[in-house]
Amino acid sequence: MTFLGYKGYLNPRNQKLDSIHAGVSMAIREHNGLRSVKLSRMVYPQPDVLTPSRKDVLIMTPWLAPIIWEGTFNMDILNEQFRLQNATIGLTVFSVKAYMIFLKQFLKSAEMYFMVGHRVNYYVFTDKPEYVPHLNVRNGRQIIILKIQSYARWQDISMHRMEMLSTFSRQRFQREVDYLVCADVDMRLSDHVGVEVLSSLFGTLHVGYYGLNRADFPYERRPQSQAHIPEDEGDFYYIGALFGGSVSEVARLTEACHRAIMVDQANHIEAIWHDESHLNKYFLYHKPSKVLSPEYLWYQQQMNYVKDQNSTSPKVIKRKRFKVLRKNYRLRDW
Ligand code: UD2
Repeated sequence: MTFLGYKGYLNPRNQKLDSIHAGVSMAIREHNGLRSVKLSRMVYPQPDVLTPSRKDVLIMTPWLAPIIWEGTFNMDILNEQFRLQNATIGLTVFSVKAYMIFLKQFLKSAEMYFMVGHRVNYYVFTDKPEYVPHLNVRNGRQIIILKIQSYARWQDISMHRMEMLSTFSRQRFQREVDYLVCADVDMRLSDHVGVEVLSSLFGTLHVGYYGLNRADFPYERRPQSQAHIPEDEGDFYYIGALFGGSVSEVARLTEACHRAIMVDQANHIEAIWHDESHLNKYFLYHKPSKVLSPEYLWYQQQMNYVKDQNSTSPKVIKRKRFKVLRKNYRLRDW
């Protein structure tokens, strides 16, 4: 397998082929002007076609997108694949008004658990750049502060994230990173979140609704809204707090959601769960290529919606990666 062919296939930006050098795992040799690559040996348990990795949960959607649960992937193989791509990952987070209090813990936990061993740009959108904490980050990682305006209503702050993400994706992220992970700030990582989540477009199952029927999802039900989903449609209920993909797909998603929010505004209607409602509508018609299980965004308080609520943490949840923090809702109106 040639290096250039492999790289060209995997890299979402599909560029800079000549500037990529060998990582720790491979050696490039020039011979008569031709490049050959020696990939390092990897030894790992053989996948067994007759033995499913998990029997207790759905691990593939009907449109053949993997659902990412602990036990379904080998981290070493994935790390190697993404190192070959030389991928840079952007983690976007909004810290506007009083939500600045969550930022330090969010970033510190991300330094411990997010995409360890890969290049990361943290993009912090805030109205108060001077309050962004000074943190030392590991080699190959940087914090980039982007000043944005604030809005009086927390709903508008939440929804305008779609506009900002779409604008910055086209203006900046496209040049700087391969993938974007877009997260709420009022959470912290308590376990690894790595390249296993990355694909052209991914969403996360909402912990509060993953066991329910589609008719019970809190989709927007009013036909007047652009986010409307009728009761006989819908795959999953996705959480607004964690989604992502390649920069171009995130640009497309956020632009579509922002446009839909603007149409609703002109029609004097606001979707029931704001940006999250529009995200769910988008994913219904643009199926994600990976779906993260609720282990990626855990929220104890919302467990009472789930069918298997007998235990505080159902058996299917083996890891809790992002945890939503309890918050004082008065923060929003600060
Ligand atoms: C839910 C979703 C959230 C979004 C929202 C829309 C969860 C865990 N999250 O969150 O992703 O879809 O519903 O209704 O279910 N923000 C600020 N300053 C503010 C207000 C918001 O920076 O004053 C940012 C911040 O990054 C925050 C995010 O917007 O994490 C979402 O706002 P939220 O966390 O208050 O919304 P919540 O918990 O209802």
